[in-house]
Amino acid sequence: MGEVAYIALGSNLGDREATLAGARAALRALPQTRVIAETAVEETAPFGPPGQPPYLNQMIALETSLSPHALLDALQRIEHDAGRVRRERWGPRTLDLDIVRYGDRTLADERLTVPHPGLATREFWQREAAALGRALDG
Ligand code: A4P
Ligand code: MG
Repeated sequence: MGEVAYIALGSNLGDREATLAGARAALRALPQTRVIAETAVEETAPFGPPGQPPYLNQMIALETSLSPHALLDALQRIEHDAGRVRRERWGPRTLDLDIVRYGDRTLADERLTVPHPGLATREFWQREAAALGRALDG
């Protein structure tokens, strides 16, 4: 069908478990898209501005024929529906959805950088991406 995209989910405000469950349901409902693997949800220490609560993070592999930008549009709608209010960069959020990888593509424009630059430094993303790779190979 389409290409395999890795989506990072993060939440550190409100009912984090319920927010991630809602995000998973919204991802499963996307057109031209199938969820093909999920990591466990893990709690991680926050990076960014000090004093924010810990995050719940998870990574999900999708097979999709949405274009990278159409997928970003869809993720931003899901974030918006989850009541996300954008304030400071790297600050607390009810739901953050990032495209970590989209197939083997490399993209960089004003809206979208893929692979996500955070992949180089976030140990939990590297661990989660590796877990998805194992799930998809096995
Ligand atoms: N954008 C560019 N590339 C992408 C991509 N690959 N995926 C643009 C998604 N969006 C991408 O994002 C700002 C703009 O990035 C978007 O409009 C999109 O066009 P944003 O989500 O509004 O801003 P942000 O999230 O505050 O900034 P940024 O740099 O994306 O931050 P991150 O990387 O999302 O970091 N600590 C822990 N433990 N766990 C976390 O998950 N997350 C953050 C947020 C901070 N600390 C954390 C965690
Ligand atoms: Mg983000």
